[in-house]
Amino acid sequence: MQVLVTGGAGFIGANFTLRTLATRDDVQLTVLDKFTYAANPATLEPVSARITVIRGDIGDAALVDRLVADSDLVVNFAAESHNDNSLADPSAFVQTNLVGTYTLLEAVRRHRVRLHHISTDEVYGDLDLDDPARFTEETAYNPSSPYSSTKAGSDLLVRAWVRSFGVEATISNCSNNYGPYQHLEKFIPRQITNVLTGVRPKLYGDGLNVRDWIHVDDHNDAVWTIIERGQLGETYLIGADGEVNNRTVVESILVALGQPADAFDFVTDRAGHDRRYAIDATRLRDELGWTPTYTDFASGLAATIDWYRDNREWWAPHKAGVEADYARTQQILD
Ligand code: NAD
Ligand code: TDX
Repeated sequence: MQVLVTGGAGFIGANFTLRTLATRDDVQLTVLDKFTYAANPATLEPVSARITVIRGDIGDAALVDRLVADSDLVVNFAAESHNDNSLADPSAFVQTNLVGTYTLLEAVRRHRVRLHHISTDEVYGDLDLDDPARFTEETAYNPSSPYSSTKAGSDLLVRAWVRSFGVEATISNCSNNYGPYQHLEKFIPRQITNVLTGVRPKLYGDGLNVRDWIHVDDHNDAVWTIIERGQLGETYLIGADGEVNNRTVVESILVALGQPADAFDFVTDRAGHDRRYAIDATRLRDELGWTPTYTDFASGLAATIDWYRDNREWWAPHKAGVEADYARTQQILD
């Protein structure tokens, strides 16, 4: 099977590529990636002889048409993915998440190629901390940020192309991922590498916002499950019952690295900051038989801390630049 992995040099797409190479011998992988600031070429370098890597944009219709024509399956991880960036400048989010997805859809429509579209639980908006509800496939879309609204729009484009043009596609909406090769701008890698470089972790607002953490390998196993056993045209939520508030995550990182649990700073809150995400993945578990491997967030986090401690050369050259960008917009609160 010839698989086109768009965004395959980013965090989740690269983990998908590496895991697929390690677990399957029946697939040939082509990665199409624009190599924005979010891609680290070092991630795929060790497997470069086993895959084809194309540097290009999912919004480039001619390039996408040529690559899709030669594929049996497209898995679309390509996106602008960081909420904070989307608040500073939404334009790339509209271009890549909406126009890019549209461009892929037109190509898979023309060539009758199966598409799996990767999306996020953020399309559903947020929940109150004391709300017993969790997101399901029936929850109404209610995105808060430029990032999540462009992801919501991309999902709706996929649904429309399924219904109107008979495109063979599935969608998955996953909760917050953690694991190796995640960009330093994201919460968990930022705080681990802060502590490893002697910088105090930074918590937005009151630190009580809740995210539903899932290990990236569990996400990618679920993606393969949906590709192989999912019903065409359907949406599946992916989550591993990993709700934890941000303050608890920071305290765990500090303690694991031998620091006092309160050695962090509060900084200015994110505008429109979603309070809580929570996924009910019953459909994926019951209908498709998927279960997560990392059921204990504490041990998955410990393994991730070990990875960043053991792979400094992957992230160290980028650390100062990421923190300098944050320092321009965030103030430490008393
Ligand atoms: P990432 O930012 O680490 O990687 C995105 C990749 O897409 C990068 O390699 C980047 O170079 C590439 N890219 C960006 N614009 C492109 C374009 N126009 N053409 C081709 N390539 C382009 O993001 P990630 O965390 O790996 O997220 C991957 C996907 O998973 C995204 O669609 C995101 O919305 C979704 N998602 C992420 C999470 C999470 O917790 N990180 C959770 C749920 C869903
Ligand atoms: O320094 C920080 N301090 C902090 O308190 C950063 C970077 C984040 N936070 C908070 C904000 C969120 O409540 O931590 C939480 C997680 O933040 P992010 O890593 O920016 O993730 P989030 O905004 O929740 O979105 C992520 O999960 C869903 C991904 O970036 C999205 O791509 C995905 O769709």
